[in-house]
Amino acid sequence: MSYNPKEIEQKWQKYWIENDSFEPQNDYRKEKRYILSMFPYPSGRIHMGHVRNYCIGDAIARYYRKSGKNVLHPIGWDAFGMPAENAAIKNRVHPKKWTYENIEYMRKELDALGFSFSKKREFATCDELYTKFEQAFIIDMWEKGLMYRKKGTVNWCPHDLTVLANEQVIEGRCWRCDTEVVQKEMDQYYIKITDYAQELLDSLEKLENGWPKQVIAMQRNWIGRSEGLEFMFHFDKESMEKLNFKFEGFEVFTTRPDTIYGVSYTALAPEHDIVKYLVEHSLLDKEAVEKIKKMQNTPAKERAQAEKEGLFLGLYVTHPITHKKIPVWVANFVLTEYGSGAVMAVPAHDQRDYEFALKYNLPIKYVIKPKNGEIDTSKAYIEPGILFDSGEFSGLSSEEAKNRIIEYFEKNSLGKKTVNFKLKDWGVSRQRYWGTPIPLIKCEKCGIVPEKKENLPVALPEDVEITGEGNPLEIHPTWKYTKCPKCGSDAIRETDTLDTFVESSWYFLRFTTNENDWERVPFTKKDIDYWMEVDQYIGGIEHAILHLLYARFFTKALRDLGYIDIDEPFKRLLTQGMVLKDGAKMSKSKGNVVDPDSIIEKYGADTARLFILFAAPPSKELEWNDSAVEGAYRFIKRFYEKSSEARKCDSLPQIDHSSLSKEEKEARKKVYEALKKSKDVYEKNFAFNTLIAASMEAMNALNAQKNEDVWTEGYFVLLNILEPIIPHICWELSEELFGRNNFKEIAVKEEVFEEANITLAVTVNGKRRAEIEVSKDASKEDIIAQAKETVAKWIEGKTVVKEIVVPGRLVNFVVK
Ligand code: ANZ
Ligand code: ZN
Repeated sequence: MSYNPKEIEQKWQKYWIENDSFEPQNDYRKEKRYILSMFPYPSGRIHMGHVRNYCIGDAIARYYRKSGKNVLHPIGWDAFGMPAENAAIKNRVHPKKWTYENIEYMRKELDALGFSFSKKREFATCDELYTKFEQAFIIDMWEKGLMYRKKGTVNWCPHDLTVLANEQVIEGRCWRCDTEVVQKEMDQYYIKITDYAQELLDSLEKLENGWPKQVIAMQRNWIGRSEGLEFMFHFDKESMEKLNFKFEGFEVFTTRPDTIYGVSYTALAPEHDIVKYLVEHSLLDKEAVEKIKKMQNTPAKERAQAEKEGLFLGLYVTHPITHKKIPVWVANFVLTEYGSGAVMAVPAHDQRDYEFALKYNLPIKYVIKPKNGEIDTSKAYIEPGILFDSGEFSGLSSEEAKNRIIEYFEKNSLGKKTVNFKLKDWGVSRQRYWGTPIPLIKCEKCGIVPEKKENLPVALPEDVEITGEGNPLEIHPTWKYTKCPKCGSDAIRETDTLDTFVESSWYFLRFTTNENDWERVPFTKKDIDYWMEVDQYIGGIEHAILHLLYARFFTKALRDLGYIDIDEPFKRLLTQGMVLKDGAKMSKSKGNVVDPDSIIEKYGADTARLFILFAAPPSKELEWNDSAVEGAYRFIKRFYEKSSEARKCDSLPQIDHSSLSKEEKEARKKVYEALKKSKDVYEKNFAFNTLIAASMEAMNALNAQKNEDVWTEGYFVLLNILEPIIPHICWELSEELFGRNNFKEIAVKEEVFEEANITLAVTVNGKRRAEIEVSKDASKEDIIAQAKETVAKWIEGKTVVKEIVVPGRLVNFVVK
């Protein structure tokens, strides 16, 4: 027998497709498992990261299918997005053509790996049918006020007259023409994810059993709940005059009301209304305006890391308790989108405030000291402690003072306790072509009006040329001109498209519904009730925050829109580690990519699968190793060749375990040890590497004996264990030995773990002299006789007064 992977793999891949082997069943009385690996972006070719992701998911799906569960294991394509437009600009190929061609190609690559995806439920998110339902959800959200429009900042290239995605801004410049990018305010659409901030936080608790701790922590931080005090600083009289009485003051948010006596200045974000007013009304000198513009043009993320910058605005407010006069500054570290875009600065107890105060020579006033010890005045003291120089609150601990000061503010109507979230509303509009069009229409009379649902989808026009200048939908000669759905007058379609994270926020729901219903509905409640939640979701850690948060939010929003009844989409989550080569992430830019196709070509898909799952536990990084690939191939080859030691049969041989030799018993034990392990591995810890190691040990143990029955049973069990990992070879050998598709749950034979012999210690006058191995049902006389022999030299010439047998433990001779 010689192992020919190509022949075997093609045979079974064809068989699986022809027999719809992996389609979910419609019998909803059966227990289900929904196993989902994150769907790929059709970039052109699959890479090892994909291979790893789908090998893990496929192993789990095949395991459950084999155990008799109704399994949904679908795949689709996250098909909208920028690379298609970039390709269009570069190679003059239409994004649609580029995308669907990539899908064709990559589907073949995935097929060649033998993944057990449902073939019938595959779709691409750029399919018009998918667009149609997504647009319906967006209309519902708009009508419910869950989506709104407001000004937001975008990266703008003044040369190409286009909005740039963050990835297209390279060191502050346009990726195409190298012009300096500016921040421009434009109307944008936002989805109110912040309405769900508290629920998104609270329900993380439910996920604690099934999600990695790290991911939960990242989500928690991203949502970023803080409790504190919100209050207003009032301007003094001169400042009010200066501002033409347009502003009385401004709100600030602090998590440290206990430091209120240490406030030495206040600071506004460069985008704050008061700052804008000063600029617009020429109340600042030219230099100041320049500086503020520069701050505004630096993206928030960069600003947070940059050196502290700011300037005094010539305004003063009064301290709410001490009534002292406090200067108002503008500062680059104050973010416009958090709290109220203004802070009370306490340099003695906040590091950012401290750095700023040092630079601009502002007073630093300590008001908190450690419980024991002195303050180090060379830096900010940011820990809680005991208040001093704080009026009636002096002597209190920070914790107590926070409550008492909030109480004071509330009682005197100066401010109130508030909760703030770092989470911001989700900006979903993109000024690009290759995305889902936002189904809204701008009418001069009626404002923004949703397209009628019966007219959906609002499809993309195909006759566009993508040059990288402007927005193709905006400059298309006819597409945007339409009639208002409400009053019928001439109106303009929204030319923005949706962020592609919208598509990936509900694709897992779509899969639950039979493809025959796809034309009619996005999905049905009945299907969702049965299939959701996803029992096991598998994907890269890079999606720990955005995708997973948006998908969780969308699920809750669709629930509140009446579409579904579930709260959370993913019961269990596995984040796979990266694939490395020579210690670095495999990536095109590093030039260290191993092409999956070349591995399949050389060794076959089973080798690729075995190597990937053997080389490291799924959540750890995986270092590529050519000789380990070789090793995986050799194992499979031997596994194939050695199958000739087993015999064809319909039912398993009956084996009398007690009559076997030591080697034969050992072989059976190793085989069933691996089987025992497999349940834990496939259902709980996914340590496929240890399961493969146990299977290899079992092969070695089988090889150390010659009993055909033991070989035959061994193959039956090992084929079952390994089918999820190396399916082609297992289906081939199973057909040869036991009949086609003979995979099922097998019971562990506990008898092989029971020892036939027991070991007893032999002691003379209580002193341990030897050990004997006796059959479990040996008689007392036999045991004594055997024991006596082993300690002959210690009892020779002496009188044995007593022989004591402690069953299962020892034999003692009392001698004189
Ligand atoms: C005074 C203070 C004193 C503060 C102190 C901290 C320490 P977290 O905990 O992350 O929610 N802050 C408030 N709004 C801000 C904004 N728009 N941009 C930048 N910083 C802002 O952060 C809350 C703290 O961040 C607030 O508490 C405020 O500074 C600052 F010893 O107020 B704190
Ligand atoms: Zn109208």
